[in-house]
Amino acid sequence: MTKEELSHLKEIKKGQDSYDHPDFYNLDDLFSEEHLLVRDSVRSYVKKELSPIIEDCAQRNYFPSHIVKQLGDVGCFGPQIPVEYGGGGLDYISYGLAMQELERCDSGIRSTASVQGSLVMYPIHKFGSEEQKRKYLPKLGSGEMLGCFGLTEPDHGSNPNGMTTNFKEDGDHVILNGAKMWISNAPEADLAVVWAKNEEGIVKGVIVERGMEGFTTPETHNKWSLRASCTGELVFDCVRVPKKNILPGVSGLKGPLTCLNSARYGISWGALGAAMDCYESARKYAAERIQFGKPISGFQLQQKKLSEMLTEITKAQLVCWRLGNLMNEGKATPAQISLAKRNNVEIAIQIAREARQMHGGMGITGDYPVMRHMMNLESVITYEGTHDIHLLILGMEITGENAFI
Ligand code: TGC
Ligand code: FAD
Repeated sequence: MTKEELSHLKEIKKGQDSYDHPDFYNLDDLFSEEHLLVRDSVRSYVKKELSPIIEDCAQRNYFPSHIVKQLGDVGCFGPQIPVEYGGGGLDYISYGLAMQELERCDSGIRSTASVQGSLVMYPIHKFGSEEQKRKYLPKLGSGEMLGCFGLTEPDHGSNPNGMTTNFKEDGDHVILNGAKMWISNAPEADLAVVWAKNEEGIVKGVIVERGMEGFTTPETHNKWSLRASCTGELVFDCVRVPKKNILPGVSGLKGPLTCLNSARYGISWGALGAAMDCYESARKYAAERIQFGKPISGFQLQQKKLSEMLTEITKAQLVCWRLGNLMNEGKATPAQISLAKRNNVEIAIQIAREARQMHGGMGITGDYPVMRHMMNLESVITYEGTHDIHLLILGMEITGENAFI
């Protein structure tokens, strides 16, 4: 899509997004002024720059790469990272609210931001050397650079510990071989945080930059989901990476899994955003759509759907709010995060399906966001740990028994 086409779309669809969020339990009263400011500024940005173009981008399977800089400007990259390293210096509730507003628009847009903030900036900040932090974080925070996170491999998804991507020492360099699959942002990324095993079989994080010889990022085609986000592979064919690009602060699988805690937390809020958008769309449609001589919102069956949606949204909002506070206090456990990610994505996908039905035939078109959200959420329920993997994490927490193997 050309820049001219995008700005034309923006012009004709300007001001058409009247979204406001449901707040049945007055949760806004629990947020600070700063939280509300962050939420409202991301919301205004979405209405102005993203809502007018998102449907067309998804229909055309087009990643609007010009928004990377904008997302940096509006503070969506690493809001929870300290300001001195290019982040926003905000707390985890602000981070969650930003993800909620982005995914209210589209899960793919939230993906771009949560990969950048939680899976690229976060590991560099937490496990990187001072030199790595100074070199990469400000440019990632501002959107001057885009990053991606390579954990999943063609043969190792839910079980990343089986990874075969590896590196061997060669003087002041390492030689990296292997491949990663299903990597968000990969085709457009300037750098990748890659998890690979050293010669002792220990997982380490390695920063691989675009342009390093033997490193390619082929795009993944034919997706029916996250069509406004780009996904690809990371292929390493004897890539010589300077040793100084290895993250010194962590060894073992807990490195990537620690990053996932932050990203999964953001998804809990994000999925809630998608659910709220579907609910709002269904509520408005039901009030306007006349059948049998009255608005369909007057029929009990439609009211049941709306009531159940609002109930689940309200419960999910409370989960997010409480988990956000636990994150701020450094007390949130991986199992608590799994519960939130699993529950909120599940309720969002159910709400998207019900909302799709409430729109009748119109629900399958791009005139309403519900089918796009529904299809996006099929990825969200799979990545960052599938629905069943999070159930097993909870199962192990409850029983002490490992049912993965
Ligand atoms: P296990 O033996 O349980 O653990 C290995 C080490 O890791 C520690 N650990 C954690 N540390 C921090 N946070 C967590 N959540 C942790 N979970 C485990 C653990 O304590 C241990 O440490 P240590 O010091 O004893 O070595 O590992 P396992 O091999 O049995 O696997 C456990 C399992 C299955 C739960 C884990 O591998 C898993 O979560 N699998 C799902 C994989 C996954 O989520 N992949 C996501 C890829 S990234 C992605 O999808 C991005 S999409 C982004 C977007 O577009 O938004
Ligand atoms: P598998 O692990 O093969 O699972 C297949 C099925 O088996 C699932 O239903 C699963 O729940 C089930 N299963 C697996 N093990 C067990 C078990 N022990 N017990 C019971 N059931 C089990 N990864 C990255 O590293 N970086 C990214 O940026 C990234 N972005 C992504 C973007 C998209 C659009 C998608 C779709 C995926 C992305 N992923 C990314 C990969 C994602 O994390 C994996 O798809 C996910 O972890 C599942 O792995 P898999 O697809 O190999 O499925």
